[in-house]
Amino acid sequence: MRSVLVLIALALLLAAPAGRAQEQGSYDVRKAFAETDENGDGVIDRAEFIDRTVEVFYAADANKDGYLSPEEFEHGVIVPKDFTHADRNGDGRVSLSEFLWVRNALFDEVDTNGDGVLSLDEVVSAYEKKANK
Ligand SMILES: [Ca+2]
Ligand SMILES: [Ca+2]
Ligand SMILES: [Ca+2]
Repeated sequence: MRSVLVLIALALLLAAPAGRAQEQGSYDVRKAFAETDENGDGVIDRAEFIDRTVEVFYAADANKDGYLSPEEFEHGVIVPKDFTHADRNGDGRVSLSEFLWVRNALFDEVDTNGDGVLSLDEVVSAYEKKANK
């Protein structure tokens, strides 16, 4: 019974930043973009991206130990990198600083015109590229 409740709580948590819809193959990238664009200026700057990254990390960290296990990583996170890539020190779990590192690299990858901010177009095409892989 208890574990069922935990699962439900987890599902609710993950629904916010990343998870649930992704598993159904219908992740709403525009909605996620709007949520990440905190000041509503239509682009995501690095500070907003980092804020979101921290949020996603803690939402994905289901057992609240401060690290993401491979399972937590897969369920809570939208990154085009696999777990072993993120686990830089190879201890079998991803810390917040490892996660930030991956997401920083992702930011640069998605910012295809190099203007230091992410437009909706950049995010959508990065997402579609990933989805079509
Ligand atoms: Ca913004
Ligand atoms: Ca690690
Ligand atoms: Ca850009």
